[in-house]
Amino acid sequence: MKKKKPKMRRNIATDVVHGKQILTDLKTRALSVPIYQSAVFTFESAEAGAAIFAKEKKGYFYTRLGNPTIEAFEDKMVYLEGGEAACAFASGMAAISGTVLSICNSGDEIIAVYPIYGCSYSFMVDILPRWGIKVIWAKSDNFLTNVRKSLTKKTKLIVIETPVNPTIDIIDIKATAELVHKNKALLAVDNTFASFYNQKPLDLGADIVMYSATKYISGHGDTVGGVVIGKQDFINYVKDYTIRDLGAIISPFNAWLLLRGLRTMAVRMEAHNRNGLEVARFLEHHPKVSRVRYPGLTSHPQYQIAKKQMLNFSSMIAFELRGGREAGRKLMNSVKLCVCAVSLGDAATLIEHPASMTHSSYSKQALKESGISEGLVRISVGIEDVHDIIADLEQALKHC
Ligand code: LCS
Repeated sequence: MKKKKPKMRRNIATDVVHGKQILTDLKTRALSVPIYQSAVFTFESAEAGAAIFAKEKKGYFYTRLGNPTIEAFEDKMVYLEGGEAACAFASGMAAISGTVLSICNSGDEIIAVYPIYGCSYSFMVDILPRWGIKVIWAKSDNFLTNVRKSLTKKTKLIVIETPVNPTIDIIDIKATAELVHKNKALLAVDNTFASFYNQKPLDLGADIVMYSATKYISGHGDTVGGVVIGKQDFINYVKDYTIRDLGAIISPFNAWLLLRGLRTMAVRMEAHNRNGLEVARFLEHHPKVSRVRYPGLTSHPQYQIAKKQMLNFSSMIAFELRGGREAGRKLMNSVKLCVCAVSLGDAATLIEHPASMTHSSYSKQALKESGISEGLVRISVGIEDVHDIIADLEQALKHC
């Protein structure tokens, strides 16, 4: 009997450069996907237009409902993430709100990890209840037990980030997926902090992966974007209704910037992973630092879970200074190379104070309950020479 040829799958460093095929535009053979900066696509005839609208024929007609540059980005994300289909969005927040609104109806419940990114939090606290969707928070420590206690017949969706923004807690994706599937609910994972380069939630049983593509996927801090990857039926609904009618579409130019970011993702992530670990080790041994959270440190309380589900540990670190909030303020004002800024996954090292910046939508009580202390500082380690990053932190820590 003739042996079946094994399917050849290239390595991820090759995949991020080429995607499924080297040339996406076979007509012109352009190596870089062209930017189809057009709102409208013309019909060959009235009949062809009607057939496209009736979905009897494939074709572009209006960028909110389909654009070749945006589709090239979506196709590449599907290939890299390993799902069935993808939908790009104007931002990470559009991707998250679009996912929740596509799945949940009034009367449904969702369970979300606590803490969670500040605007995801305010979306769930301020907006969802107005639409009759109840949000139940499950604290990130002891997450599975907390979810188990909160699951009801009305639970439709569980939303997690892992690593969690900003505390860098780790949630067991596989165990969560098994638990929520028993309850016939869906699991959506915001994979922004890890990226597909380091973690593949769909392979671990998640139903949906969501991104702020503004971060590691863009990599250069020059665009805002989002993307959701999941089953074909779900993405069809997202495109046919949520994107079409709510309209949070990404621009072709921003989709092109994300395609460009993807091409260098492997070398960037290797540098982020390497530098992240080095900086975490430096901070862990510094006398002015009382606590460091980085999933690649054996001191991380969920290190075993991180090791099991992550290929590498990315470059997001949370730490506390012995001098508390005031010491953190001095640190951020004393850095000369690192930049005091929100966002993450940038080529440059960014340092910020979650309680007063990214998570300022939390009340004082919510900050306390969710473990975001006044003294917590978050750093997104960039791809500069790591010795320069550490030297800068070292000189800045002298002021704390
Ligand atoms: N999900 C996570 C985990 C995030 O960190 C962010 C933004 C978003 C979603 C929203 O994405 P966007 O709409 O901004 O593309 N996080 C930010 C942060 O930590 N600092 O600035 C933005």
